[in-house]
Amino acid sequence: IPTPTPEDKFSFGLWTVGWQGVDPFGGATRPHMDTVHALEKLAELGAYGVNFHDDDVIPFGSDEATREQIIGRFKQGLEDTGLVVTTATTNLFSHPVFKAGGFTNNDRDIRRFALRKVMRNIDLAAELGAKVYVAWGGREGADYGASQDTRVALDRMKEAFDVLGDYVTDQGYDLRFAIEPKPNEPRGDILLPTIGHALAFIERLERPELVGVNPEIGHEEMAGMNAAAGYAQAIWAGKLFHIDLNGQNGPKYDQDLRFGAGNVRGAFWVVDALLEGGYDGPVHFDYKPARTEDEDGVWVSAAANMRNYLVLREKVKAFRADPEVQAALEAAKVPELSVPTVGGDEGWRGLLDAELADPEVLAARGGAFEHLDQLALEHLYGVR
Ligand code: GLT
Ligand code: MN
Ligand code: MN
Ligand code: MN
Repeated sequence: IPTPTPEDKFSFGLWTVGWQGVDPFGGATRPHMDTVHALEKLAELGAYGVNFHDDDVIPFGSDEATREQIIGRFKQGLEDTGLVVTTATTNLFSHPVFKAGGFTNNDRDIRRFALRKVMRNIDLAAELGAKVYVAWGGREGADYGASQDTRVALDRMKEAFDVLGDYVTDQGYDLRFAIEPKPNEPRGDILLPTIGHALAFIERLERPELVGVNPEIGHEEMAGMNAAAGYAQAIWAGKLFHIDLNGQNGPKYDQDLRFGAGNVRGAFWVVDALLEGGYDGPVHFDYKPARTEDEDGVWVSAAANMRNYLVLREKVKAFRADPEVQAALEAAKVPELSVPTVGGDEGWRGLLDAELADPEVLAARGGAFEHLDQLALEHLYGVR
């Protein structure tokens, strides 16, 4: 297994390794982590880039002078480590002001505050060279049916992205947005709960070309979705602007396990979907080192994300290169799906006139999927 290098484009959210282990039942189990220390350790482990919320770097409510001083030190850290800022985002969920959402809060004053907070951090993101601006609307949504009108909330959500689209365009920033879907947690029901909801929403925006998705494996699996299929559809739609890789064990609370832990088989197919689909953006991890761990455990888990990706990348490549797999794909008629159903000059008229095969004969043909899938499993199990 190769060791991680910047060419692999691995990146981490600063909030991941910096997570202090606070959960709904207990307080912090680890001390605050200095951001520059995080940069140094991540660079040492072979990472390429970082991603941050405004508040990860600059504490909420900092005055101008403090802000400038913190940014200066952070920039120096980037320069010293060679890490790239791939992406940035806004924290619109921690402060109590956002308890009922930011962009879609019923309270207009809060919506205006939220939008300004985003615009301000977009300036910093652009200055630091980020190419994608992530938007996870964790507090957008509701816990009760009557507390928010979903259709009107979507109007306000659209308004927010339209205003932000104007903002980056007018400022001349080379920045696109990536919406991160999640079905629930912290709200009972979050707006734009899955990749599909987000893709449909984007097409209603004034500048749809500026907006794509940032799917997180765990969030799709919380909704019972097949994450690989979701990534593939986002690629098909030209909308996979960024990825959040991690691990999850089925529909339960958001586990944010290190990538490759959790649903291993699902992770294999996610890597396959990314490689086959030609995704070439940052390979970003959004996970939480278990709250049982001390700082050593944090770095063990950070390195493990990258190692597991490289392990699965090798396995996926070996699977695709295996002649027996290629024969099994052929036997399962996978390549035949690329042939259009109706011939170029045939049209529906030709189809009406064509002589079709006997359905009983067609029904008797086996799919040959079991053998193909077993080959994939054996590659994953490491016996091929
Ligand atoms: C938050 C959330 C993540 C999002 C981040 C971006 S922060 O921890 O759980 O899934 O990607 O705001
Ligand atoms: Mn998550
Ligand atoms: Mn998360
Ligand atoms: Mn995420």
